[in-house]
Amino acid sequence: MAPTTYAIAIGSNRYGRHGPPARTVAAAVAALPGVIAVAPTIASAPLGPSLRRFANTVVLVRVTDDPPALLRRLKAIERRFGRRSGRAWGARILDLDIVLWSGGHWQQRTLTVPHRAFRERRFVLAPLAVIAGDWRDAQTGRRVRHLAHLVDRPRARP
Ligand code: PH2
Ligand code: MG
Ligand code: MG
Repeated sequence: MAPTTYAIAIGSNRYGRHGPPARTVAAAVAALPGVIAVAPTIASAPLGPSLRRFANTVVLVRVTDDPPALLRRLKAIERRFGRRSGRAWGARILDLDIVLWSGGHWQQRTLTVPHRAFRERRFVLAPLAVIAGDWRDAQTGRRVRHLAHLVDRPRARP
Protein backbone atom coordinates (compact mmCIF):
# COMPACT_ATOMS: atom_id res chain seq x y z
CA MET A 1 0.00 0.00 0.00
CA ALA A 2 1.17 3.59 -0.60
CA PRO A 3 2.21 5.40 2.59
CA THR A 4 -0.63 6.82 4.68
CA THR A 5 -0.65 8.71 7.97
CA TYR A 6 -2.15 7.57 11.26
CA ALA A 7 -2.64 9.27 14.62
CA ILE A 8 -1.92 6.82 17.42
CA ALA A 9 -2.88 7.48 21.05
CA ILE A 10 -0.46 6.13 23.65
CA GLY A 11 -1.41 5.53 27.29
CA SER A 12 0.18 3.94 30.33
CA ASN A 13 -0.71 3.83 34.03
CA ARG A 14 1.43 0.96 35.34
CA TYR A 15 5.08 0.39 35.97
CA GLY A 16 6.68 -1.79 33.31
CA ARG A 17 10.17 -2.86 32.31
CA HIS A 18 10.92 0.68 31.15
CA GLY A 19 9.93 2.19 34.49
CA PRO A 20 7.03 4.49 35.37
CA PRO A 21 4.28 5.39 32.87
CA ALA A 22 5.97 8.50 31.41
CA ARG A 23 9.09 6.42 30.62
CA THR A 24 6.97 3.68 29.12
CA VAL A 25 5.30 6.23 26.84
CA ALA A 26 8.70 7.58 25.72
CA ALA A 27 9.95 4.04 25.02
CA ALA A 28 6.78 3.27 23.05
CA VAL A 29 7.32 6.36 20.87
CA ALA A 30 10.83 5.06 20.14
CA ALA A 31 9.46 1.58 19.31
CA LEU A 32 6.82 2.76 16.82
CA PRO A 33 7.51 2.65 13.07
CA GLY A 34 7.49 5.76 10.85
CA VAL A 35 7.02 8.44 13.54
CA ILE A 36 6.79 11.94 11.99
CA ALA A 37 5.38 13.99 14.91
CA VAL A 38 5.19 13.58 18.69
CA ALA A 39 2.89 15.57 20.99
CA PRO A 40 3.87 16.54 24.53
CA THR A 41 3.17 13.83 27.11
CA ILE A 42 0.51 14.79 29.65
CA ALA A 43 -0.60 13.34 33.00
CA SER A 44 -4.34 12.63 33.10
CA ALA A 45 -6.87 11.44 35.64
CA PRO A 46 -8.13 7.94 34.87
CA LEU A 47 -11.37 7.69 32.95
CA GLY A 48 -13.15 4.52 34.09
CA PRO A 49 -12.45 2.03 36.89
CA SER A 50 -8.67 2.26 37.10
CA LEU A 51 -7.31 4.26 40.07
CA ARG A 52 -3.85 5.24 38.86
CA ARG A 53 -3.16 8.33 36.81
CA PHE A 54 -2.14 7.94 33.18
CA ALA A 55 0.67 9.30 31.06
CA ASN A 56 -0.79 10.01 27.60
CA THR A 57 0.46 11.30 24.29
CA VAL A 58 -0.34 11.06 20.58
CA VAL A 59 2.03 10.52 17.64
CA LEU A 60 1.65 10.66 13.87
CA VAL A 61 3.18 7.79 11.91
CA ARG A 62 3.59 7.42 8.15
CA VAL A 63 3.60 3.77 7.10
CA THR A 64 2.50 1.49 4.26
CA ASP A 65 0.33 -0.67 6.58
CA ASP A 66 -3.41 -0.87 6.13
CA PRO A 67 -5.32 -0.46 9.43
CA PRO A 68 -5.43 -4.18 10.40
CA ALA A 69 -1.72 -4.60 9.62
CA LEU A 70 -0.86 -1.57 11.76
CA LEU A 71 -3.10 -2.85 14.57
CA ARG A 72 -1.22 -6.16 14.57
CA ARG A 73 2.06 -4.30 14.91
CA LEU A 74 0.67 -2.19 17.76
CA LYS A 75 -0.54 -5.32 19.60
CA ALA A 76 2.90 -6.90 19.20
CA ILE A 77 4.53 -3.81 20.75
CA GLU A 78 2.01 -3.86 23.64
CA ARG A 79 2.92 -7.50 24.30
CA ARG A 80 6.65 -6.77 24.14
CA PHE A 81 6.15 -4.08 26.77
CA GLY A 82 4.59 -6.70 29.04
CA ARG A 83 0.89 -6.06 28.59
CA ARG A 84 -1.33 -9.03 29.31
CA SER A 85 -4.88 -9.20 28.12
CA GLY A 86 -7.11 -8.60 31.11
CA ARG A 87 -10.11 -6.64 32.13
CA ALA A 88 -11.04 -4.08 29.52
CA TRP A 89 -10.12 -0.63 30.78
CA GLY A 90 -8.07 -2.03 33.68
CA ALA A 91 -4.65 -0.67 34.60
CA ARG A 92 -2.27 -1.25 31.75
CA ILE A 93 1.45 -0.97 31.07
CA LEU A 94 0.83 0.20 27.52
CA ASP A 95 -2.17 0.94 25.34
CA LEU A 96 -1.72 1.87 21.67
CA ASP A 97 -4.91 2.91 19.87
CA ILE A 98 -5.44 3.98 16.26
CA VAL A 99 -7.36 7.27 16.44
CA LEU A 100 -7.36 8.68 12.89
CA TRP A 101 -6.25 7.52 9.46
CA SER A 102 -5.56 9.73 6.43
CA GLY A 103 -7.47 7.09 4.41
CA GLY A 104 -10.67 8.02 6.29
CA HIS A 105 -12.89 5.25 7.68
CA TRP A 106 -12.19 1.62 8.47
CA GLN A 107 -14.93 -0.60 9.84
CA GLN A 108 -14.44 -4.16 10.95
CA ARG A 109 -15.65 -6.24 13.87
CA THR A 110 -12.40 -5.74 15.77
CA LEU A 111 -11.30 -2.35 14.49
CA THR A 112 -13.10 0.94 13.91
CA VAL A 113 -11.29 4.03 12.61
CA PRO A 114 -11.79 6.85 13.55
CA HIS A 115 -11.65 5.55 17.14
CA ARG A 116 -15.20 5.43 18.53
CA ALA A 117 -14.55 7.42 21.70
CA PHE A 118 -11.78 9.87 20.89
CA ARG A 119 -14.17 12.84 20.51
CA GLU A 120 -15.03 12.59 24.22
CA ARG A 121 -11.46 12.16 25.44
CA ARG A 122 -9.51 15.23 26.46
CA PHE A 123 -6.41 13.08 27.07
CA VAL A 124 -6.43 12.24 23.33
CA LEU A 125 -7.66 15.52 21.85
CA ALA A 126 -5.38 17.88 23.80
CA PRO A 127 -2.11 16.27 22.62
CA LEU A 128 -3.55 15.55 19.16
CA ALA A 129 -4.49 19.22 18.69
CA VAL A 130 -0.85 20.22 19.22
CA ILE A 131 0.40 18.15 16.28
CA ALA A 132 -2.67 17.81 14.02
CA GLY A 133 -5.13 20.62 14.84
CA ASP A 134 -6.18 20.95 11.17
CA TRP A 135 -6.90 17.24 10.63
CA ARG A 136 -10.60 16.65 9.87
CA ASP A 137 -12.40 13.81 11.62
CA ALA A 138 -13.81 11.61 8.80
CA GLN A 139 -16.97 10.98 10.84
CA THR A 140 -18.08 14.48 11.87
CA GLY A 141 -16.09 16.60 9.40
CA ARG A 142 -14.85 18.68 12.34
CA ARG A 143 -11.24 19.62 12.73
CA VAL A 144 -9.31 18.21 15.67
CA ARG A 145 -8.86 21.76 16.99
CA HIS A 146 -12.63 22.17 17.08
CA LEU A 147 -13.21 18.79 18.77
CA ALA A 148 -10.59 19.68 21.40
CA HIS A 149 -12.40 22.95 22.04
CA LEU A 150 -15.78 21.16 22.37
CA VAL A 151 -14.47 18.59 24.85
CA ASP A 152 -13.26 21.44 27.06
CA ARG A 153 -16.65 23.17 26.96
CA PRO A 154 -19.17 20.30 26.79
CA ARG A 155 -22.13 22.52 27.78
CA ALA A 156 -21.49 25.00 25.02
CA ARG A 157 -22.82 22.60 22.34
CA PRO A 158 -25.64 24.30 20.43
N1 PH2 B 1 -7.47 4.68 28.57
C1 PH2 B 1 -8.54 3.94 28.81
C2 PH2 B 1 -9.47 4.18 29.91
N2 PH2 B 1 -9.19 5.35 30.66
N3 PH2 B 1 -7.92 7.26 31.14
C3 PH2 B 1 -6.88 8.06 30.86
N4 PH2 B 1 -6.71 9.16 31.59
N5 PH2 B 1 -6.00 7.78 29.84
C4 PH2 B 1 -6.16 6.66 29.07
O1 PH2 B 1 -5.33 6.43 28.14
C5 PH2 B 1 -7.25 5.80 29.33
C6 PH2 B 1 -8.12 6.14 30.39
C7 PH2 B 1 -8.85 2.80 27.93
O2 PH2 B 1 -7.95 2.57 26.97
MG1 MG C 1 -7.53 2.77 24.83
MG1 MG D 1 -6.38 -0.26 23.17
